Formats: sequence, C-alpha cells, structure tokens
Amino acid sequence: MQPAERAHYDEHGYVLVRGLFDRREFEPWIQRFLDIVTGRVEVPEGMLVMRDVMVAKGAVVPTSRERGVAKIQDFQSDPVLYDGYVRNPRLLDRVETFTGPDIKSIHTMLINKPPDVDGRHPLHQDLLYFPFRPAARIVTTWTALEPCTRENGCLAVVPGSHRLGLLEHENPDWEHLNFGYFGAKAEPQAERLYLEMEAGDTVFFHPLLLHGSGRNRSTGFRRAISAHYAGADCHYLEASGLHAPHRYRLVRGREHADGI
Ligand SMILES: O=C(O)CCC(=O)C(=O)O
Repeated sequence: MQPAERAHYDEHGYVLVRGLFDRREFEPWIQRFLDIVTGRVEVPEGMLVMRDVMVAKGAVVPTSRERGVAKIQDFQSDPVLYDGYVRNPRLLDRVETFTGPDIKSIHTMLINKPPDVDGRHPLHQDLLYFPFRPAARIVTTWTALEPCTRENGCLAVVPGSHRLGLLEHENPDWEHLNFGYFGAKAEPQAERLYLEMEAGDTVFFHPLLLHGSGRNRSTGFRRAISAHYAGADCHYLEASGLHAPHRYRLVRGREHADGI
C-alpha cells in the first residue's frame, strides 16, 4: 500500500484502489457464482447460498435463479473464488499492511444485489460480528464486479466513523430486511459518502467503519466480492464464548499458538 493510500485509510477509515483487478481476472468469479446458483456446479462444502428475504417470503417471484439470490458466503472450499480472490497476492500485499505478515481469512462473500427487491443493507460496523481483537489488525476488502452507482445501490460509508468505537446495533424497523443484517442504532451526524466504483476497483476498510448500501433501482445486478482478514496473532475475546469457526484459514505466513 502506498503511503498516501495508508494515510487516507488512517484518517477516513477506508481507501479506494482503482483498477486492482481486470476483467480477465474477475469474469471467472461472476461465472462461478452463476454456475453455483443455477446448479451447473454443486454448492461447495460449507457455502451458504442466501436468497433475498422478499423472494424467500414470496413477496417477489424471481424470473431466474440468480434474481433470487442476495449473496453467497463462506466460499473457502471453492478454488475459483477463494484462490482467485481471497488468496490473490496483489490483494494480500495490501492486506498485510493492516494485518501484519501472518494473515487469516475469516469470512468471504459474493454479494449479488438483484433488481426488483429491496436489498438495502443498513449502516453497520463489521466488528460487531468478530469475536477477536485488536480491531486495527482486521480489514475488509470489497471489490466491485459490475459498475456500482447510486442508482444500483453502491457502497455508502461514513468517513471517520472508525474512530467512534463499537456502536450499539439493532434490526432496523424495515419491512424487508435480509437475514443477519443489523444497523447502528444511532446514526452519526456525519455525511455518508457514496463510493461509485468501476468493476475491478477495490475498497479496503476498517472493521469499525460505518457502511451499508442502498436499493438497486436499475434493471441489472450490482455485484461485488468481499473478504475479511485478520492477523493470525489476533486474540479471542474470552467473554464472547465463541471459538474459531472452521472457515478461518491461514492465507499467508504462520499460525500463532495463542492466536485466532
Ligand atoms: O455489498 C453490500 O451491499 C454491503 C455488504 C456489507 O456491508 C456486508 O455484508 O457487511
């Protein structure tokens, strides 16, 4: 990571790197997603294919399989997605500047955001989901697989919110909220910034950065691939009572006996 990129991250809680991946690299990931959700290949072990809540409840009847899927997650057993994206050396070289040299992947997703459903994601902090610390050694990568715009529900962030500490979260009172989506109870006064991105652009962000996304009002899909990483020396929060899920994987460096 360039010093200017790192300085931007430290000040604002995120940094956007344009053109990190090219079409030849990311098209196979989109194709793999389509093959999985349409049944052309078996769902890899441990992967969750999550339907959109409006589809699951019958409020919307999708005209194709991929129109009904909100995201797939935990693709650590899928070589195309995992080796292609999560273990990509160009990505890891930047991730390492946050996690240190011993890196674990802790969660992976390909978010589909189809048209015709609500699909919004309330502003939240990812640290809520992670039972280990320190937060400074955790980072999220989020790479656009299609152009992401205000119209199709690009990522929105609240710059500087990584300095607010972990906020209280709740299920917002929305009619159609996807499973597992929480939002910060009190939204800060600070402006949200809409990160419009081209396919292949990648944002790196802090686990305390407030972020979310809007509804897809276009006729196409808004797709992105994302991973969370942590230093292998991160320590568990004993009070959480949670242990390392099977999906945690060392992607570079070495294990730490007392780490996650
Ligand atoms: O891609 C999106 O719409 C938001 C994803 C996100 O923030 C999350 O899953 O934590």
